[in-house]
Amino acid sequence: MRFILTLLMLSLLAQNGAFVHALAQEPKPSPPKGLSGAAVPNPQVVTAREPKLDKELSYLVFDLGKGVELRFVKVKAKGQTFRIGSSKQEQEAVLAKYFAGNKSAQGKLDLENEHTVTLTDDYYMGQFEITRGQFRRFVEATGYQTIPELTDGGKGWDAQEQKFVGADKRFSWRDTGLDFQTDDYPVVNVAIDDARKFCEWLQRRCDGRVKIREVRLPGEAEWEFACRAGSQTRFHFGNDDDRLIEFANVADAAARDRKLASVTLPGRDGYPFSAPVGRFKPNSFGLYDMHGNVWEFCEDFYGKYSALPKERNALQTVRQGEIRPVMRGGAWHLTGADCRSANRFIVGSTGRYATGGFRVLCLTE
Ligand SMILES: [Ca+2]
Repeated sequence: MRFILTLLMLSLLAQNGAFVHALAQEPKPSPPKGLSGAAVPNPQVVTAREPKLDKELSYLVFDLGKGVELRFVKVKAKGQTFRIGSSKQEQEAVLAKYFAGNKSAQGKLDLENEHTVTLTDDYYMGQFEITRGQFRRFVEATGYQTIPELTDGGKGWDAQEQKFVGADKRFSWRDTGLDFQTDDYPVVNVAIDDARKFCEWLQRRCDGRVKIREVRLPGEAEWEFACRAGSQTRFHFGNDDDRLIEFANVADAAARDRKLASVTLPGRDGYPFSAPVGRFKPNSFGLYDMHGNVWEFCEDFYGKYSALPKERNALQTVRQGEIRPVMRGGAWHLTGADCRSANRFIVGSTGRYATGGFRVLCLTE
């Protein structure tokens, strides 16, 4: 009788959801299950319609555990030729608009003198910047401590002074002093080696059913080809700086009101600081936030493009001369000069920023 009563109670609990909820707290088995309940590869290749583009894209999707996923979009680059960098015409326009003809700015622009490159491999590009939630999964799984945490700290917002300060031990990827930054915001306050360690961890999570050749930061040619998405204009949508706020979180009127940026655009994009990833329009490849939001590390060499071979293996990052990390895409406190497709920002090997994060690239066999 007691057994029957127990069964009855369990049945009632299951019906009202309480029992189902209790089961859901149990550790999830690995590998992940697909809709049919069968084990699916990790990562898995998925073809689906991208809602903001109304276009079918090929994705590579990693299950990072605890309900967190990491999504890549296939970039068909094999045999594709494009011009990396900026034209003289673009440089003259940027000098006139943002540097009032200041010739010292030309030296930096010289390093983006355009160069023809042919990519030799397709690749998967992270659809979004790596988020705090994705980075948290890496830290939870490995106990990893970032370079800023182990050294002199990160950059962050000092509420009393109403400005960014640091490096300061108060700040790290966990805390930038901006409490609204939830797990769907891009991770910042990481050095390039921290980003590389994330890539290594992601590669170790592959179960081998989809053959993954490499997980790493993008090279500059890979990053810029993906950003441009077929364009040769200043931005992937054209040349109009004022339209940046449609596609990117940049220094807008809200940033001007808060005195967060010296140069601002007239419109409002809704975010005075960083924004959760994927809130703006994607480019025509389905990639989000390639302009603005946070700077993105590239695994490459900061030198003149003319020193590079015209035909590059997309797998090889260029390791000639001194390797100095480069960041791309600009950030939320910047406008048209810095958020251009061609702009390059050189950083130190342990550089970390409240405005700098990363995006990951993946190569399959
Ligand atoms: Ca903004």
